[in-house]
Amino acid sequence: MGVGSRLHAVLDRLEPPPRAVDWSLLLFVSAEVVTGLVSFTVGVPEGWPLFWLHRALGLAIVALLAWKLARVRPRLTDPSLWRRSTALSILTLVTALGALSTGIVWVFGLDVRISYWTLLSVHVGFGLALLPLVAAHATTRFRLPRRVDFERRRTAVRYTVLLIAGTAVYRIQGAVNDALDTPGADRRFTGSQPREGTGNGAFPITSWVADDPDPIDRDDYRLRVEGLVSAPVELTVDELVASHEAEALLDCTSGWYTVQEWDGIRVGDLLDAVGELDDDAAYVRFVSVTGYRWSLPIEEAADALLATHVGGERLSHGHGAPVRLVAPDRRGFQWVKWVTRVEVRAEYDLGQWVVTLVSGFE
Ligand SMILES: Nc1nc2c(c(=O)[nH]1)N[C@H]1C(S)=C(S)[C@@H](COP(=O)(O)O)O[C@H]1N2
Ligand SMILES: [Mo]
Repeated sequence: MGVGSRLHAVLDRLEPPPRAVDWSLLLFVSAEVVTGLVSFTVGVPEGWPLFWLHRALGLAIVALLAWKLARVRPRLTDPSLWRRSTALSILTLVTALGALSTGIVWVFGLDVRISYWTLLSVHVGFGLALLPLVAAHATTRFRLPRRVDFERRRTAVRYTVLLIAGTAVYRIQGAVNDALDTPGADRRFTGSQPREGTGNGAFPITSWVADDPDPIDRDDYRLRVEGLVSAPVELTVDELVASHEAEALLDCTSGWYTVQEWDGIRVGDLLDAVGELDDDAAYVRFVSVTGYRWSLPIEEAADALLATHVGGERLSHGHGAPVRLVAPDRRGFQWVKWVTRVEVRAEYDLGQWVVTLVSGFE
């Protein structure tokens, strides 16, 4: 037997019953959306298993989709079998292929830009659109899963093999990247690609969604430090004297990272200058002139930086002048730009998740 036919035989043995394939696709796509979104909040290397799971599940979906397509092909190619729901099926298929292909091309390091969207952002868009489509598609030929479709041992074996195969393929892909030295070879564990160089010009200006404020007038600017402190202060630009320097890595969820030298004020030093902290003080919230905001637990915040300079240059407007948050080990969207307020608070700020998505919209 040749390699091809042997592979075919293995795949046939692994193929779950039709109903199991369909329900697994819904389940795996849901898991992809969850792992993908949660991965946006992970910036420390210990979080790597989440990224691997996302990749292994994605490759398992390739296999599930291949089985499914082989089974339903006549329904798509034979016009006499077309029904109203066929359009939805095709839209779902195209979206799934979009999500898979952008994910696969991305790991090879290709970045086809669509205006300022990276291919990774396009991947996220396809992924988010796919879940409701798969769910709607599932209702068009709704069949409850049956016990026999998920016979326990066989199912467990099949999915274990699928995920291991997915992980192996991802491993091999890494070796191919290294051998061919594709741009994907320098990816971080988050999938982000490097942007080299120092200073303002070395990395993109990025807004999470719609933030795009006018440049801040340096004479009018004030930084308020307030909240659960005994002596709130208001600082002018001239009072923001950079006294601390730190190398930190900015990793944007749109798929790039950069290592820069940042100069500014250690947040811990800033808090030392506002008197006593209340006993309830637990978080420090950084608020942008646009309303965009993020909070850090107070111990972590103490080591964060309010940066005025990057790579020895004064921050440009696009990068958050006059002051932006530098939060090591956090993803880029948490590095608030154009900070005008630092608030010491008692409570976790749940609203920040919404505000970062909607700030900048009128
Ligand atoms: N006020 C504000 N701060 C923000 C953003 C934003 O949209 N508004 N975008 C964040 C995102 S998604 C990233 S990746 C970094 C990008 O920083 P840069 O534009 O200096 O590269 O800023 C973060 N800070
Ligand atoms: Mo970002």
